Amino acid sequence: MSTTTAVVETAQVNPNLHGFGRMRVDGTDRPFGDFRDDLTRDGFAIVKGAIPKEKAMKYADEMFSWLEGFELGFDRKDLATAHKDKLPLINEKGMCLNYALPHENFVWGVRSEPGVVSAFEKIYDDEDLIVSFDAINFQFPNRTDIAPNKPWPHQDQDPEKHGFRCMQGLVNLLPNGPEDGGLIVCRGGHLLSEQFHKEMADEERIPAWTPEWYGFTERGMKWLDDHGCKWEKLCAEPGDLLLWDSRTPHYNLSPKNSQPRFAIYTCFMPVADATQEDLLRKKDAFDRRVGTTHWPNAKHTGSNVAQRDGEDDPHNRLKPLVDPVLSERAFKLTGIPYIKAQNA
Ligand SMILES: O=C(O)CCC(=O)C(=O)O
Ligand SMILES: [Fe+2]
Repeated sequence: MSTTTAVVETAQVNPNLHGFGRMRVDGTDRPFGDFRDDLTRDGFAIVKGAIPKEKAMKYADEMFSWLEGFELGFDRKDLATAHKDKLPLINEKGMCLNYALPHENFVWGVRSEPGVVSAFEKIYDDEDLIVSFDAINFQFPNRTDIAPNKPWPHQDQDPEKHGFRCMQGLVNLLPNGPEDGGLIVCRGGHLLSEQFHKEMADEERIPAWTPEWYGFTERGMKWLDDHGCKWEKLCAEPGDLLLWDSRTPHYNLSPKNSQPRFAIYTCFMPVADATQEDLLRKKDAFDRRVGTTHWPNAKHTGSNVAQRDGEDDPHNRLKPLVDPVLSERAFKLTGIPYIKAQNA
């Protein structure tokens, strides 16, 4: 798959791209000389040490403490305690969405780390960005209460909307080797996305709760395979930022050995791509300390009411344990300063 293919596709599809796409539209078809070349060619990239390793380990420590802080019996020193009765609600894919977790101070700390923000500033060639209030990922090996999750290959982008639209990211916070679960990506699949959806338009749809999601069926997986796409497990150290184009097919897997997998999703987009209505909805989500999906424009907002077996979890909370103290830079990422006075 050549870079030229990427140039043609992005240029034809969306002439209003920022940064990483716009360079191509302007005809300056030269390599960036950094991770943006990997993104263009492969649809994913790793920014090593976006957060210094020591600091990333401290964030991981805070994540363990947050889990232990529910006082349900989870203990980082005994991973046999990674059981649903001893943990807050975490789904089989490792996502924890409630309890105001997307707004805990340490989560905002990760999102606003300079090495994370600057990667996205480079991608979009824009400093006026907003960030998602996304879930946090805690995956444990050898769980006896839930089965390891099966591959759930998908794209986080509406199959009817082609071209590059959003860059997803996650900060990896624990050592993550080949057997330690985590992100699996389909190399180059972003460039075939439009062709895929044209040729596979009549394929049955796996139910999706948002239009910005597409699940690959067995036939879809065969199509990717027939077109030479290979799946790859990304390995990373604490503090590495994993980036992938929303069109890149991907999924995560549970760890297999003894090492948990912790990640904080950090997805950014230019505020120029959000409407005033989006920003007002995003402000409301911030004020209520609820989450969003990966999409920073907050098309869907979450809730802090986790339910177990149809009952509200008695451990629900509406505010973070440590409410975020935002720097000026971080506050801009909420989108709130971009709300025009007449709308506020
Ligand atoms: O945890 C991961 O590595 C990926 C998660 C993901 O693809 C998603 O939440 O849509
Ligand atoms: Fe995804």
